[in-house]
Amino acid sequence: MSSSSQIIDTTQVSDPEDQCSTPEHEIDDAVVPEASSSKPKKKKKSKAAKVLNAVRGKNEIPQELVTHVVDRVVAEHGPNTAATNEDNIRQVLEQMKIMDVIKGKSGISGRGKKAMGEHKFWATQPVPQLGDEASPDDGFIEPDKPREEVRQDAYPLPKDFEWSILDINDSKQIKEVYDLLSLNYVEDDEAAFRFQYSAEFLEWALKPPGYLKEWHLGVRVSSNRKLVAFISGVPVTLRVRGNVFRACEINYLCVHKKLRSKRLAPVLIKEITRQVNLTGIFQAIYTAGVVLPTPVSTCRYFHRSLNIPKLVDVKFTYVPRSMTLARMIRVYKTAAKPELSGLREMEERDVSDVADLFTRYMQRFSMGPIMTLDEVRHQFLSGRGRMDEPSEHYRRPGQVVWTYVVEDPKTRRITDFFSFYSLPSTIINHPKHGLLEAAYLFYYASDVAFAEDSEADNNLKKRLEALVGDALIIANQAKFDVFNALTLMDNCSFLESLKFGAGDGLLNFYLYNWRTAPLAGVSAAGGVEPGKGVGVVML
Ligand code: MYA
Repeated sequence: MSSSSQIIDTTQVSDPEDQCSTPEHEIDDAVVPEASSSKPKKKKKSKAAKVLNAVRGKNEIPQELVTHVVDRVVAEHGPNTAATNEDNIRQVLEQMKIMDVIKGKSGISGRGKKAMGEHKFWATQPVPQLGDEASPDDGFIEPDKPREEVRQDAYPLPKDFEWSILDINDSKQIKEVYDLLSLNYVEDDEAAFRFQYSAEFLEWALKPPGYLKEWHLGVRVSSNRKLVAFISGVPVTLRVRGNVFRACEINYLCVHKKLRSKRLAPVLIKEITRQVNLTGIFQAIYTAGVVLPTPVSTCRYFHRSLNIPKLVDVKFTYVPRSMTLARMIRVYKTAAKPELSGLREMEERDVSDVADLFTRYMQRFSMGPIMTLDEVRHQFLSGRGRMDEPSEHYRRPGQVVWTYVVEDPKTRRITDFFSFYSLPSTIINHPKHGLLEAAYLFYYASDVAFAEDSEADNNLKKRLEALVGDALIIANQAKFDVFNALTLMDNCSFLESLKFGAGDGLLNFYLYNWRTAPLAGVSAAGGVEPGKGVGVVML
């Protein structure tokens, strides 16, 4: 999820054109037994370097530094350039920090910042190590093994703990995973918000076609059977540049707060790797806020505020000095109903058209999933909630995913679709609000992309603005407080015009046992524009 790094390296010059950005801004009481724990170059410092040195260790880009850079730009290029805008400067400086993270120089908020030798576990895994030269050729790091050469018995756990394969078809066991995650899963740096995946969401995310129950792996306290750790995988077919392979999508790694820093996570990762290897799969994809060896891409979270009074109340956002609350509410107001003609909710009869459109559209990105019809049905339809129960405006009971298509009234063809999912966060210790209702942009596609010159003519950008603009309207009607998106796919083309603001959270993408050059995320890479390297949306 979150935050900002601490060291700014002035020797790295990054081109603002190459970056996707817009200006703006209890542990429960059950008894848990203790598990046994098993450079900067020397040179004469410029004034800027001195200012930078003075502010090392601070999270924010300080005003002093911004003013200094503005003064230098004005001195060299005159006062009337976009580059003298303080917001722009602040952003470029932020982006320079991100570049450092990708290059392994610094960690996010210092948390991931470790010298290579310090990654005791990750140094033993088939992943590119921080600082390795990027290999020109794509491919595995370790070859596949025949089943009989894969370790046959489970990795040992500390005394008092045991492995448990979770049965996600059993509502009691989903509830156990829900309880573990809702109290112990990912929080922001200030511990103000914590992801709260609903039980319906987990059921949807953990049971795509072909899922294996052995990939839903828990650790329990032997004496009382309490679930204290979890990791999961689901199967996916992944295309990375020109290669297509079966892989595992790893998610929901969680260790109870009372059992942290005892090296339980590496055991969970090794055991799920063993389970996945036993099925003949040797590659995986995963994301994390922390910097590990080695991100294949890094994306930034952007947020589109919807419910301004609540977001201000819970300090998710603030009223800028130049604005009043009333004006801010007006600025972020969305229309009462969607505006695109032919827009309607996706239905079963659309599955094959949506699958076709999705497959063609996803070729735009260097990396993306390949979905069968069953997978498309699962991802876009199966999470739409209980159809037989009375529902609120634009939201059914148990709904976790919203998918809309545009049907051409003449040809009846599906020309576009978009989807978003619901992932609320617990607002920790707030007297008035307990839950932040967040919608996240999921997959979308438009056949405008297939027309010649659609990008040069800005037609695709305009179409995506209209599509995601309607997604914002629907999300607002469905009572979401905020709509989030990452700097991936084509998102960079519409984030600014649709009034998304840059967040302080970064999400790193990783591939296990697969080498490929960096993919364009928040920054361009290898001649590919920002965003367009990554076509995978992880739940
Ligand atoms: S990302 C979400 C992760 N979950 C959370 O952030 C929830 C809150 N935090 C926790 O529950 C714990 O802090 C966790 C670590 C469980 C994260 N991914 O046991 P430890 C390394 C990978 O003493 P704890 C998601 O779900 C760390 O660098 N490694 O630490 C995707 C160190 O190794 P090294 C991580 O804090 C998960 C070691 O663990 C992460 O008690 C993808 C320390 O272990 C992390 N997010 O527990 C998993 N955080 O010494 C990889 C820390 O080397 C999948 N570490 O630096 C790989 C593919 C596997 C399948 C392959 C199939 C072919």
